[in-house]
Amino acid sequence: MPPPQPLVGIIGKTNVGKSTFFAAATLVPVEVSNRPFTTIKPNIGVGYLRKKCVHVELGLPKCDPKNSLCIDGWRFIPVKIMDVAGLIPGAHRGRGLGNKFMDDLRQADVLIHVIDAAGATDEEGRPVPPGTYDPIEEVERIEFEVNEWFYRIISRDWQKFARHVDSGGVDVIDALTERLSGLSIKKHHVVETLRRTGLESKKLSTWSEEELKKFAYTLREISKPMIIAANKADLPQAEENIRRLRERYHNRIIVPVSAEAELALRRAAKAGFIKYLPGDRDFEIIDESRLTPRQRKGLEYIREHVLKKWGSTGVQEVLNRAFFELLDMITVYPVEDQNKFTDHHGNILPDVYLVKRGTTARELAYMIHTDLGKSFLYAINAKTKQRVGEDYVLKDDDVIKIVAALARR
Ligand SMILES: Nc1nc2c(ncn2[C@@H]2O[C@H](COP(=O)(O)OP(=O)(O)O)[C@@H](O)[C@H]2O)c(=O)[nH]1
Ligand SMILES: [Mg+2]
Repeated sequence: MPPPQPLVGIIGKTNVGKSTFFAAATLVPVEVSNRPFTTIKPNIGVGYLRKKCVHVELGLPKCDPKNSLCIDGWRFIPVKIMDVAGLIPGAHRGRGLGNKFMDDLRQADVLIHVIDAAGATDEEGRPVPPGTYDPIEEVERIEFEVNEWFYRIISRDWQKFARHVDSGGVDVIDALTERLSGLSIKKHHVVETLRRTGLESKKLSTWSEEELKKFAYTLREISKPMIIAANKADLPQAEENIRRLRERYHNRIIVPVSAEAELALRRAAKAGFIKYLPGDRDFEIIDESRLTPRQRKGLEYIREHVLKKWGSTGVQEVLNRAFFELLDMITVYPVEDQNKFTDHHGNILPDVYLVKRGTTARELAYMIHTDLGKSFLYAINAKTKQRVGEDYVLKDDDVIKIVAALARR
């Protein structure tokens, strides 16, 4: 079974630009035939990671993407994105849309925390003059809400659960994983959390309140890591705030973003006014005469105050770094013909898989098809034509042919 499409949750307080970010990230600015995935639900859509397509590296004139898109030599890899209800202080106790928020979040694999870097909204999300509110507080408040929510879920009936596990006959890691599976938590998350908190060998029923909280907070960090999208970076007040945020959270990924600029650019590109791909450092006006003076001015503003200043609008960078840095994922291209780089229909590099770094050739085989995994013989690295074994650890942008006894025809 191909790996399930990962889900990104967009979180943050009200009026910071979550829905604008969502609209921008899920708008495909070019006409493409057979788009693999479109809108799923009103608040769930498909966004794309952007990466150089391997067909370019291989010197091929083109490819035939099936599970993704390839535009001008760039592969766009789909991921699901969810616009989560706005968070307010006390949400973990059900305040505001708290419960809806928390329900939405369960399935997320990674979170984008959109903050108002211009400080133009107060803690309840009410508009205030830019520069009024300190976004540093926002980071802490929202993370606290999410962490506390985790803690509440985990601590529910904890003693009863702990005594049951401690009484023997059950594997601690399996029991914890099963208990938390509703939060889309996997075994490796639990293992890593126990290791990092030093609670591996401590009987569950002897964990103190503090230890349980630490476990919950750490598990949240590991299973739903957060990247910070410092939005409204087009406003002048954002600059100083972003500098301060980076100083304060030097070990966190903080990306300056203008969701509004990205949305405007994608719309202009879709309408054929400009040439622009998500993540580009600049755009090109296709036909000056089709633009109204107002549109021209808007585009110039974006060029000066966003693109030249920050290097891009940040929307694509947030998505890319969430997966390639925070989740440490890589891309691999399974093929059936290692010489032509095709599937059995002759499509060149049809699929790209997003997998965790450390994934082996055999694990990839299982993702493609259970039969391929079960009867795996060896794999061929199509770039080098070398044979590799089941334990071969995949490298970024590997092109791999799996050879198995029960190969599909
Ligand atoms: N200056 C600026 N305003 C933005 C940006 N993104 C969103 N906004 C504005 O912020 C307000 C709230 O946006 P919205 O997406 O509805 O926020 P949400 O409540 O977090 O979903 C709207 O007036 C947007 O136009 C941005 O990048 N820059
Ligand atoms: Mg919204």
